[in-house]
Amino acid sequence: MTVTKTATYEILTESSAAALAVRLGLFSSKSTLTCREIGDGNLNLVFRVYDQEQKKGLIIKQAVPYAKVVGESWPLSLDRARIESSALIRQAEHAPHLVPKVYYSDTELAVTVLEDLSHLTIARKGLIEGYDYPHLSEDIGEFLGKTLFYSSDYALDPKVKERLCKQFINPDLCDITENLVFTDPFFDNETNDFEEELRGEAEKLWGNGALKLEAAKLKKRFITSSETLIHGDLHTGSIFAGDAETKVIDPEFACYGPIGFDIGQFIANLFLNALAREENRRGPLYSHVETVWNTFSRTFSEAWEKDSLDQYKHAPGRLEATLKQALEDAAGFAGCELIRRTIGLAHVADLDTIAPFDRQIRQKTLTLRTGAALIEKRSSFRTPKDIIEAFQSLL
Ligand code: SR1
Ligand code: MG
Repeated sequence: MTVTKTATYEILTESSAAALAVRLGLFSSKSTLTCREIGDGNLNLVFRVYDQEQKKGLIIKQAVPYAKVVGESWPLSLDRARIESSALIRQAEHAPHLVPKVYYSDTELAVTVLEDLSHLTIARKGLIEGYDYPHLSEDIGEFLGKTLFYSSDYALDPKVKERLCKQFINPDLCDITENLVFTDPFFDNETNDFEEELRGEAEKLWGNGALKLEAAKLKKRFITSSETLIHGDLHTGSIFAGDAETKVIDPEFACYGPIGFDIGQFIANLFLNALAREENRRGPLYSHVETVWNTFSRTFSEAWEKDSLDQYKHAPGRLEATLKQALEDAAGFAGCELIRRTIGLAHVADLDTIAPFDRQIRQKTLTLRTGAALIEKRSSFRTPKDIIEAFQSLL
């Protein structure tokens, strides 16, 4: 993988993206290339360059200097492209089969050239269409167990950890999470976006002082607990899935944060899909919640036993306390994610495509209530079953 600096930043077009791929020697100048901008996320341009004859493709992802979902009025640092490629490279050191290959990155052009994963489907889309992806939670659990352990204080020399913390300082994108996940949805803020029919439920939430205090504590954990390098945006739209393969993409929100954050976001997005499904189709999602935790916890514990540098690694109860804190945090972060995906700025298709409209409002009301319950009850949870039961008890 090469990291270079070109002279100036310019926003790519379909033709300049294809030309870049040729210039980088990734395709021959004689190849018949097609290039389409296929980005459907909130922030970046994503080009798929495809060689018809060789049947070979690749992805060129480019950060634009603003949040695409809002427009140029929301400026955003291009540094997220560097964060993304660096995080992918670091994740690949421990879970190479679970992330796309990085072929090239350029910090000035804010470009990352990636393996084409078009044979897979974005997990959110597949889950909405009713696929259950039997390996999804085992793969994500392994990804989490390995990536969260091997970038933590338990695995690293303190100087290496300091260097990594510095490398992954990500102020613009952390600011988005601090506002959109942990703050705005808990207040009558102008960034919020929801149907008028939900106003009563949103107002109850804004008036719930005890809940807001707990949300504030979770926000503080996110800001101050530099436990490990987290993906930072591990919803089901950041995962490509297939029958036998899973790949985690888009770590541009990566930063040092609490171990439970990615776990909680993934669990919340499974619950969001469960809320969209009929009751008799929710079982596989609850199984995924249990499996992701159990696989994470087993993988993390094995790595701890094998590779922990921590002087206290065998102190009775230390690993258990670490996992307990992660479960509690994960449940609370899941609650925040449920709430923000319902009334905050960035919605999810799982909820927004529920029909008819009155069912959508009913399910969104339940999303807000289950989110609040996970936040409020999080310290009582000991197992993923406890989280699932707390969620189910309100449906
Ligand atoms: C302005 S960005 C909105 C959301 O999209 C990203 O995927 C993150 O989830 C962020 O919170
Ligand atoms: Mg993303």
